[in-house]
Amino acid sequence: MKLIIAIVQDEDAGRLVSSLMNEGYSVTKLATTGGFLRAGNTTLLLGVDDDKFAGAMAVIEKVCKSRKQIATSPSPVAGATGVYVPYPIEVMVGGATVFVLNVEQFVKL
Ligand code: 2BA
Repeated sequence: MKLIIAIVQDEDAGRLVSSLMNEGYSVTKLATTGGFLRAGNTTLLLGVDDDKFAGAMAVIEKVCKSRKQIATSPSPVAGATGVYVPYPIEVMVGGATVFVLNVEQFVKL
């Protein structure tokens, strides 16, 4: 069994949970925040049997889209004023950041 930890954009999360549930996967959805953008994203936990792992990854890949987002970054110190001026930078976020772990034990009590 594997544990899939998938960090996805909020815009994709609802459709991804529905698609996974329709295909018979159990999912836990967590509201999370990205450290870089300091914006909300969604982390899904899926425990899947080895023979269903590829299917789950295929659903994640199909549903999750890459998008450009604007982040605000501080500029180097501006001249003699010593003031940091925020400026917008564009980053490409997603489709999904996925961690896969081997599950040692799965117990429901
Ligand atoms: P954030 O940390 O908010 O990052 C959003 C996007 O900003 C990233 O998209 C990446 O394109 C960019 N980014 C992140 N750190 C950067 C940096 N130091 N310099 C320049 N650009 C940077 P993704 O790579 O698709 O990541 C989306 C979200 O997935 C992240 O949101 C974070 O919540 C999570 N994530 C990504 N890699 C991770 C990792 N190694 N460990 C834990 N969480 C991760």
